[in-house]
Amino acid sequence: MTNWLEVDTYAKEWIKEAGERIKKSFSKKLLIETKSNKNDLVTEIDKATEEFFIQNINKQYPSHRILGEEGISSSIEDLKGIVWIIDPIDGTMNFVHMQRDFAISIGIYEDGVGKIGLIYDVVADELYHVVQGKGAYMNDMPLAPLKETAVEEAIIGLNSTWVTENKRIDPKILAPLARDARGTRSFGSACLELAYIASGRMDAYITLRLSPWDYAAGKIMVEELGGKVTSLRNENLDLLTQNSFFAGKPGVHKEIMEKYLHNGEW
Ligand code: 2AM
Ligand code: CA
Ligand code: CA
Ligand code: CA
Repeated sequence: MTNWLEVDTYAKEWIKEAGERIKKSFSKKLLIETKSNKNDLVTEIDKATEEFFIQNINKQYPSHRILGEEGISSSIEDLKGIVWIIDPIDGTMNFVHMQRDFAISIGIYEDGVGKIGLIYDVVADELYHVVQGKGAYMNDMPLAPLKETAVEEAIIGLNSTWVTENKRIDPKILAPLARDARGTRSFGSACLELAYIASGRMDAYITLRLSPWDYAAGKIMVEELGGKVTSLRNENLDLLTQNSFFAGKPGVHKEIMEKYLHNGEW
C-alpha cells in the first residue's frame, strides 16, 4: 500500500525547495532557447528544476514513473502504477519576461486516477494543494466547493489567439462567449488559471492546446471541488496526448458547452 501522506509530505518539501532555487536564479543571466517556434521558450532553469524532481523521486520512490515537459526522464506510454506528471515551470514566457505569474505543477496519478495535485506560485508563495477525497487548500486555507455561476457573471480564462484567425478553431465560435461573459483574462500559465478556478477567482478556462503536464494537477483540484474538466468536444481528457481543454465551475461549464460549443459538435 502506498503511504500517500508520506508522498504528499515529500512532494511539498521538494516543490518548496525547487521554488527557492528558481528565486535564486533571478539574479543570474538566463540561458534561453526556443522549442517548436520562436515564442515557445525554455531556459536552463526549466531543465534544472525538472532534473531536481527526477533525482529526488528516483531516490525516494524508484518504482514511480515520471512524465515531465522537458522530457529528461524516459517517455511513458501508459499510466500504469504511480506516475508523477510534472511541469517544472508553467508560464516560461512570464518567467523570462516578467519574473512572476509562473508556477510549478505536479500531478500524481495511480493507474490513471489523480491522487495528489500541487501548484506552486513561486513568487506569490502560494501553494495550491489537493489530496483526492480530502479537500483542496491554498497554503493552509481550505478551498470551498465551487458555486454555480452563469456566463454573464463569469470571468473566463481565454487567450485572444482563439478569437482571432488561428489553425484550431473558427474565431466565430468563441467570440460570442468573450462578448457575453463579464470579462476574459489570459494569465499565461495554464496551471495557475486552474488554481484560480479552484480558489474561486475565475469561473472557467478554455484553450485549444494543452499538454498533460499543464493540467495534471489542476484537473484533480477543480474536480475535487465539484468543477468539470473536459475537452472542447466534451470528451474525457487523455493524459498521454495534447488536447483542447475546458475547465469550469459546475453551472458555467454546462452553459458554455450547450450554448457556445453545441455539446462538442462544432
Ligand atoms: P509552458 O509555459 O510550460 O510552455 C501559455 O498560454 C500556457 O500554455 C502556458 O501554460 C504554457 O506552458 C502552455 N503551452 C502549452 N503548449 C504551448 C506551446 N506550444 N507554446 C507555448 N505555450 C504552450
Ligand atoms: Ca514549454
Ligand atoms: Ca506548461
Ligand atoms: Ca513548462
